[in-house]
Amino acid sequence: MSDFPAASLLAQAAGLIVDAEHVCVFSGAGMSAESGIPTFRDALTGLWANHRPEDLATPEGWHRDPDLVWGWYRDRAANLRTIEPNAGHRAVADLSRAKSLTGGRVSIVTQNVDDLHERAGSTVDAHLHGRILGPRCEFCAYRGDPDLSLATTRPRCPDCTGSLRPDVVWFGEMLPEREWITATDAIESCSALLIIGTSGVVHPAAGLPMLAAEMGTPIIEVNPEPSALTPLATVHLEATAATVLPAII
Ligand code: BV8
Ligand code: ZN
Repeated sequence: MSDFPAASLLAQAAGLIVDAEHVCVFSGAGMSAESGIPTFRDALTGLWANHRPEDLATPEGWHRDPDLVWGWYRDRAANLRTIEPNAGHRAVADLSRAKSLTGGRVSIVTQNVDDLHERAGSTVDAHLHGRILGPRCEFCAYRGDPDLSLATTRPRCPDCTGSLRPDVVWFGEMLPEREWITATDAIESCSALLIIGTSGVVHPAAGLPMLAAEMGTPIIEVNPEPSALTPLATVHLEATAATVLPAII
């Protein structure tokens, strides 16, 4: 990881954000890394080191061993209770407040299933891959409250006695249509796109920044490493979210 970005790059990024009436934030696991949530690829540390994401974050994995998969999500939900939003989340919330004072706005499209943007004071427009807090019923429209995600044994639906599952999008599952439409609208209508902490490998979400690039929208990327989206960036700040976002916002 390089040292802190040059002042000229920071100034360029800040200028693009100031000039944009509508900033869309597109965040991935790197947004929450400094809060202590392992990014998806190293999410399988410790207890889950001997499982593959494909065995846990897929419908096949769920049908094969629902108690194992429920336990993985329960542990992730419990971990979420022990951590806080980081300075990056707070900087994004500050940006939303600042923009609304000047007649502008900030949209947030996140691939993350945690609630740290919300707990930092932001409103999230689209959770593309669902949310880890609050399970849903496999058979009816029932959605449980966040505490239910911490149940040690898989709870049954109080409305239809069906099986409750994590309200996330697994590999091989469609993204929720409302989230997808909201995200597409935000990315197509924004005047600057701020990409924070995503490797850009999980589709179709990773294809969204291309819509902004095709429209000539300025793109700022915050990521200590290059990503699949770096070629689209007007400016790439090679630094972490919690260090550079407060500096530019
Ligand atoms: C679908 C919820 C089809 C669950 C998640 C081959 C080619 C292309 C696509 C595919 C393919 N084979 C299969 C597919 C499709 C597949 C896919 O994209 N696979 C990938 C792995 C190749 N996609 C799907 O299955 C999607 N559905 O395609 O449906 C369909 C069509 C019709 C009908 C039916 C079905 C569904 C994908 C959603 C999966 N669910 N999450 C859970 O959380 O358990 S995805 C999960 O992984 C996360 O939500 C997140 O979105 C993703 C990880 O991506 P990132 O967020 O980018 O995180 P990552 O760890 O990768 O990177 C972190 C980045 O942060 C790094 O760049 C790092 O440098 C940076 N960073 C680190 N620290 C910091 C930092 N940045 C800033 N600050 C820091 N401190
Ligand atoms: Zn039900």
